[in-house]
Amino acid sequence: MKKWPEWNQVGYLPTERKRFNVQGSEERFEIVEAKTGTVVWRGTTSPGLTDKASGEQAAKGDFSDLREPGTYLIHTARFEDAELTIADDCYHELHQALLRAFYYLRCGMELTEPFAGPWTHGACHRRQALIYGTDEYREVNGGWHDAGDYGKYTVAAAVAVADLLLAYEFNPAAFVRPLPLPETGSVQGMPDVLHECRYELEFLLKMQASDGGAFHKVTTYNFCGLDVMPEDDRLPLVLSPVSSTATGDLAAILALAARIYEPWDADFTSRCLDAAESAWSWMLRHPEGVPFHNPPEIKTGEYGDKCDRDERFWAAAELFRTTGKEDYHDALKQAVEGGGFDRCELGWVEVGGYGTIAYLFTDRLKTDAHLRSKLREEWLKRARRYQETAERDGYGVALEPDEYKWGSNMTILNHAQLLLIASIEASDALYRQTALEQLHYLLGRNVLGQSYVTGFGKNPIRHPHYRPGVGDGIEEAVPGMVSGGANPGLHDDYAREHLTGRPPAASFVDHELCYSCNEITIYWNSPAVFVTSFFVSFA
Ligand code: G3I
Ligand code: 9MR
Ligand code: ZN
Repeated sequence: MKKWPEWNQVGYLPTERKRFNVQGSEERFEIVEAKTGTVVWRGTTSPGLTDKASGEQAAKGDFSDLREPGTYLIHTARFEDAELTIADDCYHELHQALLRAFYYLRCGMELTEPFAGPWTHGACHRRQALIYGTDEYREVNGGWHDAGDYGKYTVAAAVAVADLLLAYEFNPAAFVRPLPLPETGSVQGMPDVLHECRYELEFLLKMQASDGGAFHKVTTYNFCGLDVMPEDDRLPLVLSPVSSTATGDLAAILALAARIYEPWDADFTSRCLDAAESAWSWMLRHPEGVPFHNPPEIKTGEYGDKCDRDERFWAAAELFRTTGKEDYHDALKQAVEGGGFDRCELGWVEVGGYGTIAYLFTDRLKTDAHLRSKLREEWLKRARRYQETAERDGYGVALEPDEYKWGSNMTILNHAQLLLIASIEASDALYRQTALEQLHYLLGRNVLGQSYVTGFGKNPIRHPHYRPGVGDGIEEAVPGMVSGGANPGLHDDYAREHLTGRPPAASFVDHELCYSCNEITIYWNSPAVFVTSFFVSFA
């Protein structure tokens, strides 16, 4: 049985860079028309170079100058013929599926066949939650399940919504086609991405305590069984204590949402902004911060984060961008002067990058030119670093070998997000090309020849750690869900048993028990939507 090349199994855009890999030594290759066998391209890969992250000899093939849309085969002597698509719309279906995944993660409502296809389930988690340490209960229905579990975590939710709303703001043409959703068409001209985010934002508004602080999460005390459908998870719900990272993230995302929904819904906009400013006031009243640790009785996900400087920076930046109030501008400047956080990182732990994006795209006339220039230079310096990393990597990945960890696909996509913003700031198409290479990695150009998105590619993940997918008895996975990806941390029993000794980028297995490699989450899908939105248009 011949091995396969490693290529983007979904497709390549006609005018963008097109590279694939084979393992081992230099290899002559042809691109042939799938129907006729006509050779349309001949080339030779680079010599096989040792690639530290994958442990392989990586040889790169480049057919970027083949621009004619069509269906082809990558033909070589040593490897199987790989089916190749070149088309302007090759990421359209993927983009829609990545966004539709959020509907499948909805909590508190029945998912019905017209929108969910066969992957339906009953309404779930509609009982009130006990506020930890009190005898009070609160209704927190709605929102998205976080991941393969049914918890709802404020920090994770804020980042996921930020990616989606920013994707819409940068690329509205990528969101004009209905998914559809139950809400499609309910507001003249409102795209489904805003309906979907509204579902999460209404939940997030419920996560704010009367003093403005944000509860860190609402979950059961323990994870339910892996085969339990959402509507069958009847364990008691508990709201974990308020934290300053959750509160800072809540302030930021509600201020961002107020800006986005302003043209659509004045009442919702003011609800979001009032709550954002109330959350900010709570942050001012708690300058020392309130870190989160799971109370002893609660064993679900923690999203622990000792530093809330980045959350304060993000919140001040979004509040300033939305309101123009100088108090927020002063707070943002103080955060930068105080330092102690990374202003270019994205993802759930470090949110400083979202603050920088907010400031870079605030009305220039309102910003401090020196501060803006400082943040812009930091951002472009990081883009150059990721660009150099990708050029060194055997597969074009903008991740160092020692940066593979739990959710490495998120980190790779976060780096692609930074590169795409840099391509705008610096008007440099090279960053856009390198960002696209990260999508090639995600969709199959990697040492495992794995497409990390359910339902897409010749070799997609089929068994994510995702409770409804285990419990529903349906063989086929919900399409459009992004796996966490390679993680050498051996954080679960299955990984320890099957992945010990593997190089970082090969530390992955498509198995439902391997939650530290193969879970799915809202904030692994959201950066994927952000990135694909730069490469699709339905206008
Ligand atoms: O911050 C340190 C960093 O300093 C260090 O260099 C690095 C070395 O690997 O570790 C970093 O901490 C990691 C942390 O994520 C931040 O990246 C921890 O090792 C790692 O265990 C931790 O994993 C998190 C995991 O929960 C366990 O807490 C994942 O990021 C996070 O995505 C995952 O989230 C879970 C939820 O708890 C529950 N729902 C599913 C979701 C996805 O699996
Ligand atoms: O299903 C849980 C997943 O969402 C979390 O990311 C992971 C780490 O917190 O824990 C999973 O739950 C497992 C638990 O940690 C250990 N017993 C088996 C559970 C199901 O795999
Ligand atoms: Zn639910």
